[in-house]
Amino acid sequence: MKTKSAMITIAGRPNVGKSTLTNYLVGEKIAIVSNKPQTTRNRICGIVTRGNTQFVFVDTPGYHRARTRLGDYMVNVAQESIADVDLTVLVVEPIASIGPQEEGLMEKIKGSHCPAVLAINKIDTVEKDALLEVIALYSQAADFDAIIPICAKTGDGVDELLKTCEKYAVESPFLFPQDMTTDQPERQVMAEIIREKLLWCLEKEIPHGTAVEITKFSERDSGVIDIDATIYCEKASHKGIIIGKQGAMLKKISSLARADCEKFMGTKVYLTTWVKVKENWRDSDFLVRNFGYSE
Ligand SMILES: Nc1nc2c(ncn2[C@@H]2O[C@H](COP(=O)(O)OP(=O)(O)OP(=O)(O)O)[C@@H](O)[C@H]2O)c(=O)[nH]1
Ligand SMILES: [Mg+2]
Repeated sequence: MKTKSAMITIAGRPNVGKSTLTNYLVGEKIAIVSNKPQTTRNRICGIVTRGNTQFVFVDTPGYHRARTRLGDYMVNVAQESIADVDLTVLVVEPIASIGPQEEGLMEKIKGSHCPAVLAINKIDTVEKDALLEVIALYSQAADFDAIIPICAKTGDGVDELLKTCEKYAVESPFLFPQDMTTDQPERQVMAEIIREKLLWCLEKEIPHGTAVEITKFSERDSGVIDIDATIYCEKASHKGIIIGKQGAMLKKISSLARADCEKFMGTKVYLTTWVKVKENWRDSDFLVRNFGYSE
């Protein structure tokens, strides 16, 4: 059988729904999602194998103006993911104004000489006329091969997007085993799930200043998985908030995380969490790398 593959980067400013789209395409939750910007920190591959075609969708951190070392890393990852791919899907909000983030990304796409399509997401939040205005604006602004309105939450338009992506597949062996859905090791998925719950449960800068390290990941003969995780935060006061009154907040975060870990692993999980402080780690080259944010 002749096989084809397509490497497709999903780019866009923070919070436009790149990870929601990646999950919908893959049909499994492999990337964490939150209503707070700058949720994704790494490049994450979502793999979809359909017949003789394999799509590798590269979910990227939102493109923004970095204010920390970690931010520098994230923006770098976002930029570099645009080069050397078969297609970039630029995801935008259905808003009839083009921001500096979109300008910057369109510039990068142009410089990469790779084809691009525009996905206007969250069409469930706008009227048809407003959407037409957005389409008109972007068709003037750059040379997209296609402009596809979608709703990543419900999957509206996503089939059409996938059909469009298929046109960019090139003859090649599959890049990943057919049953694989992500390139992330299980440990990393577990750490990300915990980080997602921190983003869900905590306010302001606190969740953005957290990192999660899995210190134990082992399977018993019975199939039960034991996971120990350390949550790092930036300040002693943050630690108190993460733990909460009589440990209530940490309990809530852990129990939400455990449920998702079990879903992903398909087995019972015992999760134990600790909280530690690493002062301003996001500004330390060494600590940022130490937490796995390095190429
Ligand atoms: N109404 C609506 N909300 C959506 C849609 N797609 C995503 N969202 C919401 O938008 C928010 C951000 O979604 P994410 O998928 O985390 O966005 P992202 O682009 O990956 O964000 P970063 O990782 O921070 O760059 C979440 O609250 C999603 O539920 C959509 O089609 N419609
Ligand atoms: Mg994301």
